Amino acid sequence: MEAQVPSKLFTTLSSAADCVRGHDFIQVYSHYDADGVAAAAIVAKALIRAGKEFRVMLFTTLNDYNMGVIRDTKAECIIVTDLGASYIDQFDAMDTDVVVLDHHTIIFEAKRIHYANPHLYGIDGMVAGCGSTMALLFAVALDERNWDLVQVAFGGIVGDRQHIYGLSGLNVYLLEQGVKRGFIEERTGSIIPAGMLETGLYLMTDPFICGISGNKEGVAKLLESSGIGHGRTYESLSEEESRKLSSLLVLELVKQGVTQSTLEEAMCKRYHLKDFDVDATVMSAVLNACGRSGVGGMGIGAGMGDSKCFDQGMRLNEESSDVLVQNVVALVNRGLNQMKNIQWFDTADSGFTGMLCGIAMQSFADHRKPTIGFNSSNDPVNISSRGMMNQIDAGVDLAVAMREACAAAGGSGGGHRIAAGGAVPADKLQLFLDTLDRIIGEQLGTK
Ligand SMILES: [Mn+2]
Repeated sequence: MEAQVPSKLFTTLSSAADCVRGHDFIQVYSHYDADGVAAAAIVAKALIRAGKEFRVMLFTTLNDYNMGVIRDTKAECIIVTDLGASYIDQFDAMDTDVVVLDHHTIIFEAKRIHYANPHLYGIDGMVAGCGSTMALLFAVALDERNWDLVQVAFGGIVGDRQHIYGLSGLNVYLLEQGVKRGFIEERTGSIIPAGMLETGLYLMTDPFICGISGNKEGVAKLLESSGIGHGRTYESLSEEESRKLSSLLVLELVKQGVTQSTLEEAMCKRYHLKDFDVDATVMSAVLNACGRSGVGGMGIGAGMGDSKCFDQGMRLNEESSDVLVQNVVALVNRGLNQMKNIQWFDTADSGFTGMLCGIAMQSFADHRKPTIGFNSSNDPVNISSRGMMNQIDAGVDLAVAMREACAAAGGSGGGHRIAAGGAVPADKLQLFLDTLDRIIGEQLGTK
């Protein structure tokens, strides 16, 4: 049986579409990551097709300050995508027509505004429907002809990593319709990155492969030894070439000590976007690079189908991924500092600390201990931490450990069990590390 949209969601989206049809100008607000940019591009394209004027503004987060910006808008109709769940009561109190298309944890149910969120229909917004999923369903409610935008939605779904354990919930509906209508092709997963092999392998950080990622000679040697040579794309590989290359990559990763689950995640299904002729991971990387580099408008243009914006976004992604991969290489060479129950690194480039932390934990750090990253040249020092599922199963809870260790060092912290952050005064860093090491030890029951 085909997947379907819950009738309650369908009703909300239909009335949201009716509401938007009644306005000439719409102000759109969205999040600046891949999912948020994809959602904004979908809504923008749908509004253009409906003959509406609009403006888009992207936020790094929705907080009280940005709510003030929204409240000051002169627009009589606003659409908020990939944001808004924590401010539904305040949107309800505005005298503007409001449509919120979000997937974050529900705090309030809407009394007046048009609010669509997977959680409202018993669907898990963490994995089974994201901001761009909701934006696409809204666009389709506005006009069936917007189904082609499902390709952009997949950039968002992949950006929020809702595909790594297989699609579920509303995303299955999008895939079925996207495939049926000829916009998306589902392909088998591979450890080999999509697109140009030389670029993809060099920039690969998910996972990072020592001696290949960030290493041009390493990439050239690998391609030579697998008999593939220069200038080839993943898509052009024969089955045998693909098998040979992926075995070599997996071998390297196994030598590096990555876990089975990391390998499985890296080999999740692929989604080819026909009009763009790229994999959804590429779309996601382009949107993400534009949003995070402060040129969200270019990302929205790319998602709306402007090929110049898309090409520029590709270059931007390659540039920023290059800087990132070189930072990982430097970290691998420097090594992590080992304590009994945690491992840590100090980086001069604060912008990448969180990403480096995730890559290190996933790819080359000791997978039995949480990884901690910070830039000690700032005061207070911002700290990132990442764990793995096997650590969670063994009792690790980084949300609690970071909250307590930061507080003990005169700072504050918190987050999720598997990834948390915090900040402490620079002169209390050692106290923080010692406390965290002790707390993680207690959580693991090794004391
Ligand atoms: Mn999102």
